[in-house]
Amino acid sequence: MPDDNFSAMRQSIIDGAPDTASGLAQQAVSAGVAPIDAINNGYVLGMHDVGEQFARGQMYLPDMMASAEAMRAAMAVLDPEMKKLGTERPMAGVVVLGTTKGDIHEIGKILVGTLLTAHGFRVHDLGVDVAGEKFAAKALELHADIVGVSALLTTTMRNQKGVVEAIEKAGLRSSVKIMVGGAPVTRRWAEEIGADGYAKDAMSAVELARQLMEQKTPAAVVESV
Ligand code: B1M
Repeated sequence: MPDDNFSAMRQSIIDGAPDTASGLAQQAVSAGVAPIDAINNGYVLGMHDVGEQFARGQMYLPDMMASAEAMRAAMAVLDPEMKKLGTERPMAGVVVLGTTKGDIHEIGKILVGTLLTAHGFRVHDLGVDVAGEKFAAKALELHADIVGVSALLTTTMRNQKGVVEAIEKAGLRSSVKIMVGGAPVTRRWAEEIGADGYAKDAMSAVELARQLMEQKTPAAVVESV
């Protein structure tokens, strides 16, 4: 796909233009572009621009919301295309996924869930603003292999620790691996809170989940970059 199209995707996010974002995604699918390339080389770059402009005070909350809406419109087209791949693979493991309590950022978490699904994992997405006890209850119900916790705010990443504690309290720590991620999260933080692994982006999250499935015994923190 020409760079111009990726630039247009990026710009559609900055402009907060859902129709344009979704139209370009449809064009990309028709042209045989890998959905993950459209996401990484187009839309996500737009999201980064928006974040930077917001931090500099050049964009405001309603603009950021419009950009998120545009991102969701693109994902609505690209998501099913990526998930199709998962149905052709053997089941790789059961993952309970969510964003921590107090945090409503969902785009990165959805992307992680989509790529895990595309690679054969059965993903149960609890959504956003999820308390530790809810992660633990769903992990127990589904006999989950992995619990994945996303956090986008420095103020809510500490709630990832609450999830680790809730899993321990439910007596699931030996059977469930815990992976964490999100923009402010680091490998060091994962170690500090007793998680089993940290991934910096959605593709690394798939690799990490595979590694954790291979381990399935208590181990040191794994990092996939
Ligand atoms: Co918010 N926001 N936001 N926001 N927002 C950030 C995160 C911020 C960095 C912007 C900035 O100031 N530059 C800043 C956080 C600062 C901080 O704490 N360090 C911020 C702020 C301050 C806020 C509010 C407090 C603003 C306010 O109200 N004044 C507020 C908080 C609301 C709340 O949660 N309680 C808020 C609100 C919002 C919107 C609702 C408007 C909207 C979210 C809409 C939605 O998700 N439905 C929004 C958005 C869109 C952003 C930015 C611009 C983009 C986030 C995004 O979707 N990125 C963001 C700036 C930025 O990140 N550059 C910002 C694209 C996505 C694909 O990337 O989410 O990083 P990301 O996910 C990646 C990796 O992190 C990783 O893989 C993903 C894919 O590669 N990953 C995992 C994520 N989860 C993972 C889990 C894993 C593994 C990897 O394992 C389980």
